[in-house]
Parts: sequence; C-alpha cells; structure tokens
Amino acid sequence: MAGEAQPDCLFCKIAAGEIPATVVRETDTTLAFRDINPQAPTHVLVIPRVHYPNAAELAAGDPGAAADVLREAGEVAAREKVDGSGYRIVFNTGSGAGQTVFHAHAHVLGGRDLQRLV
Ligand code: IU
Repeated sequence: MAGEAQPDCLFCKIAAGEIPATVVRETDTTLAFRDINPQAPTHVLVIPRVHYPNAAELAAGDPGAAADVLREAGEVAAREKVDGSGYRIVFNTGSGAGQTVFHAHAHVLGGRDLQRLV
C-alpha cells in the first residue's frame, strides 16, 4: 500500500536503520543523510520515512510529509551554512530525469557555483 515500507527499497532500509548512512538530521517523519556520491561540497538527501516512489506522489498521498521534506531541506541548508550563498533542491522524477532510487527524496546541493538549469 502507498506509504508503507517496501521490502526491497534501499531508502526504506536506511530509514529503518537497517543500512548505514551518514545521518545529518532526523525527525519523526524525515531523515537527512549524505549522498554516497556527492556532486557538490554539500550534497544531502532528505527522505520521508513513508514510502512513495517520487515527490509528486508523496505530495498527493501525504502532503504533510512532503512539506516536512521541504522544511528539512531548508534546515539542512542552514546547518550546512549554504543558505547564504545559495543552494538547490532537486527532485529527479522518473528514470528519464535521472531518478535511480524510487523512494521520494530531495537532493540538497550547495557549496559550489551551481549552473542555472532553467
Ligand atoms: P536519484 O535522484 O534517484 O538519482 O538519487 C539517488 C541518489 O542516491 C544518488 O545521488 C546516489 O548517489 C544516492 N545513493 C546513496 O546516497 N546511497 C546509496 O546507497 C545509493 C545511492 I544505491
């Protein structure tokens, strides 16, 4: 069922503490941890503890958790001290957009010049 932990989902396992990650913040509804393949000096993933395959489905199915992810992304940026210089929140959605893990997550990127995308 939507929202429930999926047995084969890597990020569900990280959220459950079954697979280690370098956690930077956690709340009742979210977990923030460092990306294992960082693309910027700050590259943190913020995930909801509930399982939805992407950000849009998370927002539709659990708007509160979606809001929590966005708020935590801002908290991470502040804690990492990239909020002054600017940072980017990215939700890759679908394999054609580079999504490889189908548990909703925000990439928080900062600490270097970020090219304008759009
Ligand atoms: P994507 O938007 O689905 O491509 O992002 C998935 C990210 O998860 C990607 O940046 C990976 O480097 C990252 N990641 C991770 O942090 N830990 C892991 O064990 C695996 C992927 I697999």
